[in-house]
Amino acid sequence: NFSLEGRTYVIMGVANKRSLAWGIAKSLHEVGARLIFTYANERFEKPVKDLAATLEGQDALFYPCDVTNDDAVAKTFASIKEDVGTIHGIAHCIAFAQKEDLKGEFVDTSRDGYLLAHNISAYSLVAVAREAQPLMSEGGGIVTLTYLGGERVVQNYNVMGVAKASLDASMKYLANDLGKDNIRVNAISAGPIRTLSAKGVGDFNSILKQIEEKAPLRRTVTQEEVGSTAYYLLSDLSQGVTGEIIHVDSGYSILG
Ligand code: 0WD
Repeated sequence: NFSLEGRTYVIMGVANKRSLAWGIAKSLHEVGARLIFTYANERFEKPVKDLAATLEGQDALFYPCDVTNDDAVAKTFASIKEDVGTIHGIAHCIAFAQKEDLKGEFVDTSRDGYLLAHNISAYSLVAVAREAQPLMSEGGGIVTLTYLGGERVVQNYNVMGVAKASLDASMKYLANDLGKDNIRVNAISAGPIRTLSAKGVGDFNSILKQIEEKAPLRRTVTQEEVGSTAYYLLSDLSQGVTGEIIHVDSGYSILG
């Protein structure tokens, strides 16, 4: 039985209906999961609540969580513990870099820009996993979203690629630490999808075009395809899988 009925998942990083986090929320909702949404600041509170209201029969909960602030992360998970007790998984769908660091040459990245990208896009997974661990007393899954630019050079992705490499390695070390508590930690390496964050990447359209022309499936992937892979990784379907990066990218990563 692979229904998620009776299980609770925290979805971090819904900005709008195009967000990959929203694709994951829809997939988990469809199979009966209870959802908890966290948002970076008040600006996203109403949009997230409005979106969640479209999920029929979903009794969602909402908490602010600025992942750059350790106290804020601790407070969010303390509130979740108080309100629901046990959780069964987390979808970490958070990244940020300054726009000026997502074009031109990587060599020009400032120290501040480098640290900011790593802080929000990589360290946040560590902070979240640490605070969530005590709430995952029945075991569970943590999924993060990464990108090919962390494995090899992708034009303009620059500092975010380096942050994704750090995220990928953090995911593996966390998988090793949390495995003894039956908590699995994995990443989805998504192909490019037009979202708010993607807009920040220089010449994003040509990245999309490359996929349409060259990827084995000759098309870009959808939010729903990322969502169903997240469902797989967060459910018992993937019981033996941890520390893994699954590419949901129309096969593009196999090309040299
Ligand atoms: O092509 C793509 N869209 C891909 C995205 C390909 C492969 C991977 N990804 C990754 C991204 O790098 C990111 O890790 O997927 C994840 C989700 O990104 P998304 O769905 O593409 O983008 P978006 O809808 O903009 O959501 C990212 C959200 C933020 O939105 P804003 O508008 O604030 O940038 O990350 C959240 C926020 O909701 N976020 C934060 N959350 C908590 N604390 C923070 C923060 N400090 N900063 C950003």
